[in-house]
Amino acid sequence: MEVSDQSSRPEHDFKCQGTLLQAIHRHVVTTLGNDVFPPRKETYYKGLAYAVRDRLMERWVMAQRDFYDQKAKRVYYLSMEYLPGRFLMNYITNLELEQEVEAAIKDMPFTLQALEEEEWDAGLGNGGLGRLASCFMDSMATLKIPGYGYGLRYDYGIFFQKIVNGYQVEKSDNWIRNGFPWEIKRTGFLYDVNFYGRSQAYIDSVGETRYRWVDTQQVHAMACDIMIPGYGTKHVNNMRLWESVSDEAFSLTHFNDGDYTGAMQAKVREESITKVLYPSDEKAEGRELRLKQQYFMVAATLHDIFRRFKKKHGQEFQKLPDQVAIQLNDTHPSIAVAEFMRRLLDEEMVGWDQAWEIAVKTFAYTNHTVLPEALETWPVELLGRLLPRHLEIIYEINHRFLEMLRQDFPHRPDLQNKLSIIKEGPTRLVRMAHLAIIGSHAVNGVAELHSRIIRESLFRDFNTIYPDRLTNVTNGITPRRWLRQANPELSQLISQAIGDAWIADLDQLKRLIPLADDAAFQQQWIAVKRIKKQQLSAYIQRKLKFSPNPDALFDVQVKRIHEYKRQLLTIMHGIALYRRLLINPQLDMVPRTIILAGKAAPAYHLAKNIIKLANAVAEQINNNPICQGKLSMAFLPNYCISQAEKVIPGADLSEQISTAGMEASGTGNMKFALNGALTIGTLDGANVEIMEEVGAENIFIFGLTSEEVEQWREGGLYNPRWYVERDEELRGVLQMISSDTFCPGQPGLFEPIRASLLERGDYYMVIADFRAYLDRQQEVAETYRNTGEWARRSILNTANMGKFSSDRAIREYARNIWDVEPLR
Ligand code: 26W
Repeated sequence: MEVSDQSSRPEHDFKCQGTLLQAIHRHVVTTLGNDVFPPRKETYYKGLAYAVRDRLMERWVMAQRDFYDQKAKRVYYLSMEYLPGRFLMNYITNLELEQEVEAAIKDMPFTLQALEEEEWDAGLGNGGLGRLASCFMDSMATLKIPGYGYGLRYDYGIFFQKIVNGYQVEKSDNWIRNGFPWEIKRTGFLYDVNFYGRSQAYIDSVGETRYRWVDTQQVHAMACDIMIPGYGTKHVNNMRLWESVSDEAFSLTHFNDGDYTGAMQAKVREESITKVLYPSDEKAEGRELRLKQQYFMVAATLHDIFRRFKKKHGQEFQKLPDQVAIQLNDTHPSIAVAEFMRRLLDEEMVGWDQAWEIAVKTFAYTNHTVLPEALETWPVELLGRLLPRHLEIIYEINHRFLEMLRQDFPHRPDLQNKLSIIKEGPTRLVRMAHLAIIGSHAVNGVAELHSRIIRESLFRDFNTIYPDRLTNVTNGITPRRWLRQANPELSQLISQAIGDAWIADLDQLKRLIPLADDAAFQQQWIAVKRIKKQQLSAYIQRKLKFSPNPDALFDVQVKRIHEYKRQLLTIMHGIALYRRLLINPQLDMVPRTIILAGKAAPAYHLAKNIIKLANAVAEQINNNPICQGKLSMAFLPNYCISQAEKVIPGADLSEQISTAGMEASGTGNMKFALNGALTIGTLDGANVEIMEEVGAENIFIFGLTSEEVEQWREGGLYNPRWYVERDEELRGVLQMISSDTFCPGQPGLFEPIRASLLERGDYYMVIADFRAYLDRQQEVAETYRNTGEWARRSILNTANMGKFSSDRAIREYARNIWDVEPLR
């Protein structure tokens, strides 16, 4: 949506007419070409979607006018991933249309909930980083910050996970198969994006050497817009996802030569750029197509940013940092630093020094991981072939940077190799994090502990040379989706008690603290949790054909499957409980249901082996009569946003048990605690800050600290066998994994897991934390027996989650990094 000059803007009345029901009927007939009778769920979902969208569209047009009129500084959030989940209830919630919708469909043979289930999740991301981007979109709109989300419109999102015979099987996620009513495609609005070719030097009219990028191949980027409404405001932001398309002009030469197939192949090649999301998280993908995706997103986005800037400010590029902030969501879009320079240098004819100053003031970079395998590098050869002019610019940035180091840090010649953007070796590599740090005025980690690790270890030398650049912004989550929408029952109870201001001001939840000791309120609190557990149990029944007893302790770990997240510990605890029952079938234990879900990267074999183990253990436990009423276990297939909305409100216990120092922040931890789950966790990521907020007595902390992990690894002090020799139960559990207990007839199936723990040094220190974890779990169970005490702690957890609102996080970015203010 672009607005033309205000002075020539005529008055229009584009208000939606009639009732919502009339609008639904109109769309069913005129947009969808269906009859309103007999009412069909799918058509009514879409009719409702279009009717809701119409109402939002009005506000959106007004918001865009506001932006234009106010000349406000804009924030551009660049992310290769978003995980918005479903939109219908988000729009209805934020437009406060619930009652109107209920009234409109009251005579229909289906509920609003049933219509909601018709929508397919937009799974355009892998995990935490993508969901964080979507929570930030919600908060920027709610805070009336003129923010734009930019990304890619993948035809296929994160794969659909099936569990077949206990194994993960990936199916393609054709999420737009039935259409996607929330986007507006700008079909007439295409940008060219260039690849390959070469850089050509020439002398310009004033005798300066300049460069142009020639002999390129072009593809086209089409804008697909999605509206992002704020809560409690009429403000609506925009998210723009680029799709690669071809047009006739592109294929014309082939057609002219009569080469029809060649032309079609070219079209297919071109369209494949945004075909599919890369499904690996925390592991850099070295493939050319991935770099193409990154540059495609960046080039189209910067084109848009520059066009919008120039429309208002012409060639006054020195004003750019006062008008534009660009946030890089990890290094994935960090080629933007070079593209931004190329635009200023080669297209706008700005000199190097001025261009560089503008770039650094404009960019900021968020780091989301310390795992070495996740830090992106690109072979110089590949980058130079795909983006020759950008490689030249990166060389020049690096040259000037190394020169600065020589001048300013003459006693530190070691910094040259350590900090160079180019990593020397048999294959020379471009280190994208170095480019992002050097090209940004602010670099942030996503929790206090993570930011400290960045400053003191991962980017330690950068912290020496740029002492004020590395900072922290602790992550947050949007209370609109993760409490109000996912848990209307608890929302209502909270609002009855303290009013509903918490929805836009989460610190208000503190007013629940005095109620934590109120027996009557505890009873109501417990009753709501029971409803959510019943609903979750019914969901598990639909998916897995067994329904856990809602009176059991629901012990939940849901997230991507990764060794460092240590799903293995949860499974080993399940095995230990099972083994205790095998030894003593009369054992009096607190009934427990262990719930796991998560996707493994398709090429991550050990993670897939862990999924198989979880399913195998679950099958044995659930089919053994001695476990009846005491222990059950579920692995839910296809974890995604809409599933998280069902699982998290039904949890009693939240498992956040990564090896200390390895989980940058975690955001699931916040969602669970907000919904009244107690946490069992390590001192890692944002768990540390959750503990500070809720009090150490209201969280179950265990295990090694990040300092201990580091010392033990560096000193080579850790030997898992030492623990195995001293712990009979641990030996028993390991023995059950290595034998064919869980894989009858297939001995050795879980050998990779055993070997990783005992032969390959147990890098993630599962064995080291096993006993402390089991002891803490015992304490969890004992606490759970005391219903009142559990309820008290649960209320205190929710009450102290104010800090973890993404509104707070966005305010910090706005103030400390972007220097923007909300619109008037
Ligand atoms: C290049 C391959 C790749 C893809 C994605 C590498 C790394 C990623 C992401 C950075 C992985 C990710 O989602 N990280 C998570 O980010 C969350 C939001 O900040 C944090 O809460 C999680 O701790 C972190 O694992």
